[in-house]
Amino acid sequence: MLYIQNYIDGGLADPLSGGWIDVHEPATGRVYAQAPASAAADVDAAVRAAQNAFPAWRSMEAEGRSRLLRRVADLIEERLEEFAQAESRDSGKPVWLARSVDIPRASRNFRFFATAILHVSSEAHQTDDIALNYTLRQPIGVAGCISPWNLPLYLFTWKIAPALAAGNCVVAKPSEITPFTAFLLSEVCMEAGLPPGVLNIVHGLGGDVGAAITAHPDIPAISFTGGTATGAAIARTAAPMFKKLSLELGGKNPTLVFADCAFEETLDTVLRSAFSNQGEICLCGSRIFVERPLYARFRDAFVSRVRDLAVGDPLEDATGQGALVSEAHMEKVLSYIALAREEGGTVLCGGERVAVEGRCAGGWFVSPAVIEGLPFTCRTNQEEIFGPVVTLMPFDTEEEALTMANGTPYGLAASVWTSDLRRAHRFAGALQMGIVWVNCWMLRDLRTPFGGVKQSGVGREGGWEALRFFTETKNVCIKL
Ligand code: TXE
Repeated sequence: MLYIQNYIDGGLADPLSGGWIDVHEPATGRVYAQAPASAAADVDAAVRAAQNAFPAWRSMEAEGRSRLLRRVADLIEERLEEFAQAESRDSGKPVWLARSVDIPRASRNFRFFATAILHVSSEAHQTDDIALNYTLRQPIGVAGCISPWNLPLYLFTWKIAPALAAGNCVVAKPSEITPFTAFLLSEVCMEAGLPPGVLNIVHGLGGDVGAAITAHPDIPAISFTGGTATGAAIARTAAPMFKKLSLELGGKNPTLVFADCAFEETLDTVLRSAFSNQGEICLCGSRIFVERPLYARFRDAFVSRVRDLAVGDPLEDATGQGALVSEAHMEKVLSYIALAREEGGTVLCGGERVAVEGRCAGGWFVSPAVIEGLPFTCRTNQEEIFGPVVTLMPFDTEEEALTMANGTPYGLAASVWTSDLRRAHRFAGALQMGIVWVNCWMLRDLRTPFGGVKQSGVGREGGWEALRFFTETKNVCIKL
């Protein structure tokens, strides 16, 4: 049995409570590891370590922090296969996906912000001949970073890297459902020579460790990615404490396919945007709107491609869909497929639990589902399912498409497929989203602002946005 440990003050430690949490392998349904059931006392120890490390870390030259973070990136790359196998085992995603997306991106997150801090500049404002103002951006102190189970190391490092690069120390919590690669990251940080206390990783349940981080009086900034309901709970605690808050929450993202799109390219990418990572990405396009003249052709071609997605062992290269991350999440997804039927939808393919032969016999697999015949206002089309389930809806006019696309409580990401440039600009401006992709999906430039509106969150990550979140801005005015 693998025992995962906390990483506090530069060393590995068991939880002070002595309690442990079962960690399951989604592909088999079996417990394969134990993670610390940490609590407030472990978080307090981590905060003390971070506070002790902060003065030296913040005053280190940017080049010094940059070198250490680039070393972390190098070591992740050196151990790519080990990290990919761990990520796949923990989350149920195909190992080829972890190897090609999750782990390389985690390394890139460190490398991107390690170099970004070498190019940071700020502003000055001269008040006639009277005064000179200059803007300082100083590290906040101890940052709290809380991340989810769908892209475990990818999203964990997306917060930790800018926080550390900006000169903060960090108390971070990965999801208790997928703790393995965060544990491997601890080993990498020790090997890279990250000073003790600069990064602290505390494993445990959200209501224990996540809540303790959120409420800790010596953690003035919280960066969270996860469910909208949890984001609201965190905001209720953090707001009256006047903490800085970055919330990356759920999505119910529209894909808009116009009759003049490049058909084959659109089909390929919309398939990927619908079912990548078993549909367990906040950016997945779960509502697909198709202009009526193209609807039947697109639907038939799309369903045929979905039926070809192999559901199976995440270790097999031929696997298109791995296991869902937990039994509870599988049941949640299956319940939404039942709801879709109750609401009058027609399930064109998939939507059933799949019994995979061999070692994965007890795994949590669901065949990818395509559903048509539902109004855009029903629960199936309004609530985040976060699994391999998409709906198809035809539209006749741009106004109708825009109303339906904007017609949910979420506003994270949309993709628009058309050859009409003017229409693309019109929709980019009118869609109530934080991200709009035109003739592409998940094409990411880490310099760009990342985040959503409405119930998809508050604030932006990425590029200078992330470095500004993890610093406090001060205006200095000097009389000339
Ligand atoms: O998120 P949670 P989960 C959505 C998706 C999914 C739902 C729940 O719909 O089904 O959220 O997923 C910690 N105070 N997304 O369970 O519960 C928790 O331990 C502080 C979208 O992963 O929000 C974990 O580390 N922390 C999302 C992290 O918060 C708390 C990706 C996320 O857990 C806490 C994942 C609390 N009270 C899920 N309760 C996206 N936007 O990508 C839990 N946590």
